[in-house]
Amino acid sequence: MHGKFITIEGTEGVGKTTNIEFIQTWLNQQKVDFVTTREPGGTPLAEQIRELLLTPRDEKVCNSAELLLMFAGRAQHLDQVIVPAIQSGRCVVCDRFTDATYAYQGFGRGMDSALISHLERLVQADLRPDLTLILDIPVEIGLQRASQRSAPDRFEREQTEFFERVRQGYLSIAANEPQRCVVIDASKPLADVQRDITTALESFFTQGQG
Ligand code: T5A
Repeated sequence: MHGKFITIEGTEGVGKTTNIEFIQTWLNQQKVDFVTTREPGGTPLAEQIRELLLTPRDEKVCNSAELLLMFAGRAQHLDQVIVPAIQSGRCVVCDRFTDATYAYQGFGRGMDSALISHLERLVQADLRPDLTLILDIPVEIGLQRASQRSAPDRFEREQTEFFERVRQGYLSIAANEPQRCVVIDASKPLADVQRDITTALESFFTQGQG
């Protein structure tokens, strides 16, 4: 029996952390056995890679180094956490996954999606999320929310245009894969966002039983 693989995506400050807590509560109520994790990160080694990626630094990080670090962390995370959990029948809820690479490194940095796809096959083989919730919000609102929470990390220091491209990237992924992706309007009050998330989860788990 394979567990379900659910990913939560979106631009900065869109409310992933807040809503993953809500999803955890919902899954507990449904008595679903699950593990929550995040990218970049999710294992001690991958968390060190996260630190490397997010720490602001004077040295310019070249696009290829950034991309390869994302997939290095992902390979370790898959090997140590995601694949074992799914194979044991547990549901995995992951804060960001490879859609973030297509959105940030692909649409944001302008890296070739064929190259990302090649690395995706190398690292994941045919493993893909079963459900992806894309929390969507105007970039300025997300950056404002994120800035109230903590000092900007290396990505949050990017220009607004970068995040506009990332946002359009996510919407393009959702348009191409409507069976897997659900876009949630995260600019609404939190209660409304969480109602929409509940609807998406109920639909997903109901279909899974059918
Ligand atoms: N990255 C990652 C890549 O470039 N490529 C990759 O392949 C991967 C995996 C990771 C960075 O790495 C990049 C993308 C990122 O830049 P991160 O920590 O995952 O960083 O990303 P962040 O977007 O920075 O995540 P945060 O945890 O900082 O933000 P969240 O979780 O989206 O937002 P959250 O829940 O902390 O909410 C922010 C604030 O808004 C409020 C919350 O209370 C909080 O104060 N809020 C709302 N307020 C009003 N109405 C609502 N509906 C609200 N929802 C939340």
